[in-house]
Amino acid sequence: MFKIHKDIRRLTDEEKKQYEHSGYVKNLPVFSPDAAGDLHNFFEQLSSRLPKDIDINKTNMWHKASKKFYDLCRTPEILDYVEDILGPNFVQWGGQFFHKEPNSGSIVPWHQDAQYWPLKPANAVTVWLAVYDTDIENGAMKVVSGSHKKGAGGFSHHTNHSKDYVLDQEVSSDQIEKEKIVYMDLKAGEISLHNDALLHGSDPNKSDRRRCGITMRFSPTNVKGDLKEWPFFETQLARGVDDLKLNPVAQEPRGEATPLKRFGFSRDFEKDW
Ligand SMILES: O=C(O)CCC(=O)C(=O)O
Repeated sequence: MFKIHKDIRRLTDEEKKQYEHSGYVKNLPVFSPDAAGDLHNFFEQLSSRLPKDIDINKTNMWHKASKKFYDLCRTPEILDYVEDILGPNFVQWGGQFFHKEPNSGSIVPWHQDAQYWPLKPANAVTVWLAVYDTDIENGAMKVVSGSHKKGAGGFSHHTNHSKDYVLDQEVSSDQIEKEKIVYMDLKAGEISLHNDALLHGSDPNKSDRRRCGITMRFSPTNVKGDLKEWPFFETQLARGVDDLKLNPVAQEPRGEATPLKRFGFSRDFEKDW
């Protein structure tokens, strides 16, 4: 889709071990530095389709709505890295943007993804693709290395509806081992991978630069979503085969629809393709 990085590769054994022990890996090359402009245009094109009063951080399901977004998530070099963690058969079930305008106060509170996701077994990998260079000043994602070892439900979350918060489930700061915090500084076109039990969040953007990541959520085909809690849970095969067929399937988008809400079914987007 966009020009691939000249140093493209697979996960090294060290990185696989790091993912297991620390719950993340970062600075994996995917797109060439020359493709940064294409990534910016991609974000600007898709985000400009939203009405002004809709916060892109509160829209989800881009992988079900937009063929361009879906195709980006099918970049073979991204799926190769995910396969190195999850094995040959896996599905995608989530895709969204985490965006912070320059000097914006938006905050992602400390949380474990698995707290939000009624999925069993909890074994999802998130790809976080940097659209712009991201670092501590512009609100890079931060993680607590090794915190995934406590497992899903290993930290107590409380609800916080603060207006600057992008998500509403928060782990209090006294549960955070501060000396284990690592920032996911990435160049545009690089990705990080994180485990669904890893504690993570992000601070406001204190720079004059934009900050945006595209997240793609993948699980092995043995995942089962609880449809009572998450009726819209649908999967799209990303690689291999799905012999288990445990979940409703979302069709591949045939055109460009725009998700205006956090959640939706793939059929909701059909009329705009
Ligand atoms: O981009 C961020 O700041 C947070 C992303 C996040 O919470 C996630 O990918 O699960």
